[in-house]
Amino acid sequence: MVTIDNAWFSKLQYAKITKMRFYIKPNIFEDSILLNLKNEIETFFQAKLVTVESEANVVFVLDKSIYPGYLVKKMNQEKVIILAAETVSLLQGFYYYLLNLINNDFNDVRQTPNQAIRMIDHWDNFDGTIERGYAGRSIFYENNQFLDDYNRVKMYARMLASVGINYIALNNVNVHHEETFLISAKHLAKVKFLADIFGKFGIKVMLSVNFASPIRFGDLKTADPLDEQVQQWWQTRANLIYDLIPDFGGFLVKADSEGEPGPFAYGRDHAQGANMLARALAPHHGIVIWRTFVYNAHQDWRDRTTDRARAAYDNFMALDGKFDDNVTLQIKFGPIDFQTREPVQPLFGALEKTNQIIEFQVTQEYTGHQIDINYLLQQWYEVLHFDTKHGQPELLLKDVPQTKSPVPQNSGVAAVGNVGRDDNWTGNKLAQANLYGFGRIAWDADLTPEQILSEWLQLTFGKLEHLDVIKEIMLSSNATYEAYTAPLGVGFMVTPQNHYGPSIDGYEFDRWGTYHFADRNGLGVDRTVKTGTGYTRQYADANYAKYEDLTTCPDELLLFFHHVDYTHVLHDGKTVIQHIYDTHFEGVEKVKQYLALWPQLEDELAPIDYQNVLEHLNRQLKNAVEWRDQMNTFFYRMSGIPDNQERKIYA
Ligand code: GCW
Repeated sequence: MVTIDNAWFSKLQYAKITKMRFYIKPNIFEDSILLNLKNEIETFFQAKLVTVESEANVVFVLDKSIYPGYLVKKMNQEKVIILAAETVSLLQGFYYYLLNLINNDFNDVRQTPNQAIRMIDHWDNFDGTIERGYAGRSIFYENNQFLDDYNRVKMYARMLASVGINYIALNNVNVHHEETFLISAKHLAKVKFLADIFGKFGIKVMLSVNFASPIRFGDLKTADPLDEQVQQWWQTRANLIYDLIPDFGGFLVKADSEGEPGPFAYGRDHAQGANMLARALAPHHGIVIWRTFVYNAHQDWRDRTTDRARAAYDNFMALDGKFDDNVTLQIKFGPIDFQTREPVQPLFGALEKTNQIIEFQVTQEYTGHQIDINYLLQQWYEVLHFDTKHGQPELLLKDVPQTKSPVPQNSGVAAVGNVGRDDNWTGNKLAQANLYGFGRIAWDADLTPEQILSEWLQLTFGKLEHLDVIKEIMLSSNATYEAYTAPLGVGFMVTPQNHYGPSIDGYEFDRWGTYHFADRNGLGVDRTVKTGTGYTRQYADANYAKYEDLTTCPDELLLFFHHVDYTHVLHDGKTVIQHIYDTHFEGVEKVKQYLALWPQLEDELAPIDYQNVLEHLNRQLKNAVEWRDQMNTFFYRMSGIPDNQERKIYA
């Protein structure tokens, strides 16, 4: 029998809850979310729903003034009330209360989310594969059919709802042939099946659509957004969808990007393309989430003027203010592509009149494939607290969606999800923390990586004797991964296509256009105005000045912005070449340390979890060693400069 991991709903923890009594005030409108709340109490937690308020430990109250979010009020040792204006917030308040109960530090709290949209994007294909998926096949599809796995999807919906996720896109943004027809009558009944499950948990379902659908369906010869028949086609389509699924969220669109069709084919811009779809959805209150991941993927490495980092800003800044109210731009947090280290995308803070979503990647495409341990909260925390310098006294990235979007409720954060059909959802058990953590920072960006990790560990494993061991491993894991992979923000250097393991020149002469320009003297990409691609100028003045100047550019981003000699001295006094050697040797030592520490947890964890991480750590070590040796050898051969500690380099 397959037993699916309970993730942070580890049943062991719920003995307390089972003994509790819940009361729901009768004036609350009984929608599907409220029904589900009752069901969660009675069936999932096997606790009691009582009909007399005075008998209850937890009372749910509808209160129109508590919006958005909820208030959990402790009346006395025995009783709390959960107040909110909407049933979805009552449900979220319920989980919040339970999770905190487990963590034993519960107090009165008024919780309001930082972001209105808190979304997970699935890159699942209808055939069951997942683009950039590292935990088995899709939980939704197999062989161009829906799996109809009610139980698994419900468990997943509960996991997401418990951390406040409220939107989900069900299919890959690269919309292949069969997926194009997910919006056809043939498949919509099954989409509805999923939408109903997620809907009960307060999560709206969206679909990625193919911009050329009118053509692919065989109905029209064009997909020109200004063509009336095309507009009509999408309106009819929207009507059909909403007839079946009244709370459908809307469309997610990757257009004119990496081969996906879009408005450029008709000489139209992205605003014209997005607005056309938005107008079809508007009568139904649906939204269009339009991605800004648009760049020239047919570059010539000989051409030094094209810079992929510039692309989103170059394509979208001029369109600021041209998008309809129900369009939201989904913008990757960095200018390139979810690298371990890259600066924050300069569109943030610069866009003033356009709804925005910041996009992250929970799935570990460039960050270790869920083989290597990489607790990504470190990266996200740092990114979200970046000062764009577009505000007084500051404008941190985390505040951009709410403050710079004309319709704040159509703004927020999204992340590409990391689950698959593996029994433990994420391949590496510890990668569950990234999914949990994404939901938590989407709600409250000021929670620190340490706080979130403590919550997750407590919920997942309960009390641990060697808590410090697992914390030490996870909290240093992001820095460790960075240490043994590409240095100082240069990025990529990964195996082409699959993006795991080193391939220093893998993309150097490729059409996707990401380069390190290493030669015998040095490396890095010159993105300065003075001598490079001019990308630095896309930032607000203060950040432009900081990045443009070699002396003020932060070391960790040095090679993203500048081409320097191997002998260039970093702020800590080391040369670039010595930094490369040191970090690569140290990175491997760190992984060895993890392997040495892990056995301390053997008696405390379930054998399946213990073994799972151990096995992944062994693979991580191989990967780290390969990175170390290839990087050190490559740069030694290039520079001819030896390691000042004379460690082993395969010259
Ligand atoms: O980084 C790239 C990935 C692609 C992905 C693309 C995107 C879905 O390698 O697999 O395609 O990003 O974000 O659209």
